[in-house]
This record gives sequence, C-alpha cells and structure tokens, in this order.
Amino acid sequence: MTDNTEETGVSRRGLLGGTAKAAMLAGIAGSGGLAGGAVLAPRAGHAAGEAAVGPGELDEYYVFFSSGQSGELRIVGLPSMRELMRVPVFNRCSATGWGDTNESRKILTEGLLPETKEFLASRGGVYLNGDLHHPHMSFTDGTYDGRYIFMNDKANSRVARVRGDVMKCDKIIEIPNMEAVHGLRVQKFPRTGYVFANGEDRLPLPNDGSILDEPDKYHAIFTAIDGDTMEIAWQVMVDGNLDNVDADYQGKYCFSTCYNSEGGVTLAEMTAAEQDWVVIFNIERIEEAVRKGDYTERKGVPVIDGRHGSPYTRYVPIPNSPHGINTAPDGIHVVANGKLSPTVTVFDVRRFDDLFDDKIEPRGVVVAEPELGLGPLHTAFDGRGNAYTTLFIDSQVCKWSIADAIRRFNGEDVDPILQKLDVHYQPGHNHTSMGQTKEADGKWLLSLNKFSKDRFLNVGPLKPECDQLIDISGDEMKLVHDGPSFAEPHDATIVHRSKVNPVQVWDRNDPLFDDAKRQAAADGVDLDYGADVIRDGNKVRVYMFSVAPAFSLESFTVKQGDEVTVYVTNMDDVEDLTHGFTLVNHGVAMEVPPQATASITFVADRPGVHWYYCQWFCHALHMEMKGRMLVEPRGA
Ligand code: K7E
Ligand code: CUA
Repeated sequence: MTDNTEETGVSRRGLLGGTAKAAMLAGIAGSGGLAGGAVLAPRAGHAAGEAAVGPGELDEYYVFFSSGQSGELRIVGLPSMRELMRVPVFNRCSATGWGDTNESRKILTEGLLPETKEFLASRGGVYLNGDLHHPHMSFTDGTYDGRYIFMNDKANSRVARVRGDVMKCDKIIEIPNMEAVHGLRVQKFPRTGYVFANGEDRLPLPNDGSILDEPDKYHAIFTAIDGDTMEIAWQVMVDGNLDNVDADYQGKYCFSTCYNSEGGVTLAEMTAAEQDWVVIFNIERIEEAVRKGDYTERKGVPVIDGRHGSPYTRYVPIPNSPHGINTAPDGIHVVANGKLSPTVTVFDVRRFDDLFDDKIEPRGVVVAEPELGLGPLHTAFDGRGNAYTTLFIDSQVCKWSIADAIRRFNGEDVDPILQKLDVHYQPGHNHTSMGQTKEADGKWLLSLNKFSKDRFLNVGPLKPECDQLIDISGDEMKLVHDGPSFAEPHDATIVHRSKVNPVQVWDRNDPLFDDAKRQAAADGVDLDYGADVIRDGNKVRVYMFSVAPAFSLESFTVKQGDEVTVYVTNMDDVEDLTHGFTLVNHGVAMEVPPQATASITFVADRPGVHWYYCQWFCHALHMEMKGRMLVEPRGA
C-alpha cells in the first residue's frame, strides 16, 4: 500500500513554488501536471474480500449520493458500489415523468417565490436544471432516523426533501433574500429540527436593482429551515460569505466556513487575505431574538443581524479560505479544512459557551491546527479518534490522529499524520460509514474524486469522475474499488441499512394522491377503478386504472384543442409491478408504481389516432398494454 511520507508533500510544495496557496491557485488554473505525479503511484492490489457482494446478496449500507449538476439524488449500495436508484429532484426525468406529471409539477412550483414563478412563465413554468451538492439524512438523538433526506440546489437557490419511506421528493422550497444555496447540513440533536443552508453569494438586500456594482453593500445570508414543515424559521445576515456548514451534537451551535472575508468580487480579491474565518451561530440566542422581535422582516422571514459585534455570532479567524467543516463523532471536535492553507483547524465545542460570554478570544476555541498537505477540503471520521482529510492538490487522503494533533499544538513532539493514501485524482468530499453520526463505525471510506483520467476505458473528452472505496477497518487504509460516476458525485451520506426502511408499494391514502382524489370525487368517479371520460367545457378528464397487462380504457375520444388530463391508477398490489403511461408524439410519459396514481395534463392539438402505451416492463404482454386516443379534428 502506498504510504507517501510528509517528505513527498514537502517536495511537491517546493515544486509548486513555495506556498500552498500558490499550489491551490495553480490547481484551479488547470491541474493536469499535478495529478500526473499521482499517476505514477502503484495501483491497489486485488479487492479485499469484504468488498465483494455476490449476486443476490444485499449491501450493508445505503449511500445517498448527490449528483451535482445532474440535479438528482442517487442511491448506491455499499460496499458493492452498485447504483440502486435515481431519485429525480431538481432535474427533469424521462423515465418517471418528474417535471411533467401534475404531482411533480406541483412540488416543483409551489415553493417558488412569486417573482420566480413570473420569471419562469416563459420557460415552461419550472426550472429544468439544478446543482445538488449535499444530501443529508434527518437525525434523532445524534444518529440517522430514516425519515427524510434533505439537499440543496446551488444553481437555483432551493432546498428539497426526499421522503425515506417512498424515496421520492415531496417538498422543494426556494430560499428568499439569498442566492446560491451551498452548504447544507441538519441539526443532529435533539432531532432535525432545523435544516441549515448557506447562501454562498454576497448580494444587495433587497436585490432589486437599486444597488448594482457596489460590492461593499452586499451581504450573505444564513438560513434555518424547519425540516418538518419546510418553512423558513429564520435567517442571519453575516459578514463575508458562506461556504460549508455543520452542527454540533448538543443542539446549541452550528458553524459555517467563509472563503471570502474580503468581500471581493474577483478571484484576486477573494483570495487576497491570508486568513478568513468560521462563523459560529448561537441557536438559542437567535431563537430568543426571533421571540423578542430583534430582526428585520424580509419577504416574510425574520432576518437577524449577525455581523461582527452581534450577540448571535462569533467569527474565528482561520487560514486560509476554509472550505469543508466537519463535526467529529466524539461530539467535541470540529474540523475546518484550510483549502489554500495546508492546515486544518480543530475547535473544541465545549469552549463555545465561554466564547459567546466573551471569556475567551475567538482563537481560544482552537485546540489544534495540524499541517496535513496541499488543498485540504473535507474531513471524515472513524469513531476511533482518527480523521481522514482529502488533499485536493496532493491527490491523497491523509489519515491523522485528533489526539496527537492536539498534543502537537500543545508543544509535544508528535506527528499526528498516520498515513497518506493516493487517490485518483483530486478528491473533494470524502465519507466514512455512519461517520457523520455518533455511531461512526470506522469500516469504510469513500473518496469522491473530481477526475478519473486514465482509470477507465476512454469515453471521449468528457470523462466520468471516480469514486474510490477504501477499507479503513484495519490500521492501514486499503483501496479496494474504483467506481466511475457521471457528473457529479459531489457528496454522499453513508447510512447503515438498519436505519432505512422503505415501503414496497404505495399507500392508497398517501397525500400525494389527494388532488387526484378530490377531482375524481367532484367528477363522481371512483379513482381506484375509473374508466371514465369527463367533459367540462374544453377540459377533459380521463380516468383509467391499470392491472397488468391492461389499462381500463382501450381508447378514449377528445376534440382537437381540448385540455386533457389523464389519471392512471395502478391497482396491482405486488412488489416491483410498476406500469407507465406514455402518449406517443405528445411528450407525455410517467411512471405509475404499485398502488399509486399519477396524472398529466396536455393540449390534444394533433388530430388523428395516437397510441398510448405502458412504458415500464410489467408482464409478458407488456407490449400489448396500450390503447388509442382518438382526436376529432377542429370543426368536425
Ligand atoms: Cu466541497 Cu459543494 Cu460540498 Cu464541492 S463543496 S467538493
Ligand atoms: Cu404495464 Cu408495462
């Protein structure tokens, strides 16, 4: 196994002209040469036995993967790294009809701000893209509870929720008063509770055109969302900007990194200072401020002033443009990753009370600051006191001891670094099994690498990225598997399967079907067993159910120009018996899983005969599961 010494790091640093910052900036400018060094590293040997999951065997963990600019949530089994499901969220999905069905369009539109709805009117009413960075499961008492997975959309400033029982998105909200939701984490204790979301971009407030090129009047906004109602609880205006966020295990504090304390609007300005900061939010004091009315209401949300000098926040100087921030499973230590500094900074949350009572200086919460290598971005934990930090520039994962880093900080002559493992190439996030909970089990580490280069068969200029599975159960990290993945495996949450318990078929009483039920009742139709065509002026509602291999309507007739809504209810009550409904040459398609209702609305503007068919393979006679829409020409 590769074990690059610190010496290698030093020589690379030398090669790159002295400072970590110069190296990182070189990396930003195009890093082929940097990764080239890692290409020469010996490859891992054969996969360890434990990583093999045989045909028919089930994985021990679910991985909830973001997909970055693809905008969906992906579910992967670990350790096999088999992709199990894609859950459309901010994207449009042809297979499921997400973005096309009435049920999904309601979820995609109801949480948008009024001005966004107006803006999107000329663009089909919904955003088609999203940039999903951070999926995180809800907690109870410091560990996952399986209820929900929350996630951000950096591209269009939204936060979404996926239900753990059916693995479908049920809520999307747009966050007002800020743009580009980046960091997202949830409250770990006593439960979620709050979902914390960082506004990355600094903007005028209000951003109505009255202030334009006056960056000193821009602000960044931190948002707390109530995870149960998906309503915004409060916001805090801060100095600088906001990158990543995490929360403690006591339910008292959350904290965000800032890479732009300079308030710059150009690369040079944003990287000018040698130190930026982490801002710590005092949740109890903020809740008190909301109760007392110490806020300005903006777009219906209480916005608290948390800039320097406020009782609600503290700013801890950190070298240099820190990125990821990660709370250790010991419930005590928090690691901020230096990015442009070769260091990570370790806080002790037990000192935060004193910090807010002004008994110590901001840097007084720092208990260690080990130098690990170039481009530290994110840190994961094994529950045995070790931390694993990704080094973007060095293309390595660095394993280090938190206790030894603290001893070193206190002047003892110990090296906290235990091992460096080459990864391929340029890692961003990394994750350990259950490592973001108090139940971190120290078995697996995933390194999510931004480049795959030569690791897979060449598929042209656009390459997959490379997720590497590392066995951390022993004293040494061992690389056991490479997994290519399409844009972009940005972040992941590894959850033991005992925490997740999805259902096999939908419940007919699910609230997702309420609108269809209400409309069917108004039309005097039994939604479960409908075979009806209801005309209401030029609106036509078509109700059908499906039992493999047939729809209850083999044809229906409408007039050209009618606005047609088709409701399909799948009355099969069997595991894995999904039907679909696709209307040829109409851009109309959707999934209808067992015991679900789905509906879709379109204008029947093409006279003639158009077949509809079942688009999910369901039966030996699946090809025959079809029917005709007969459209009478206008004036006939
Ligand atoms: Cu590191 Cu969006 Cu999670 Cu990128 S943030 S890596
Ligand atoms: Cu029903 Cu295919």
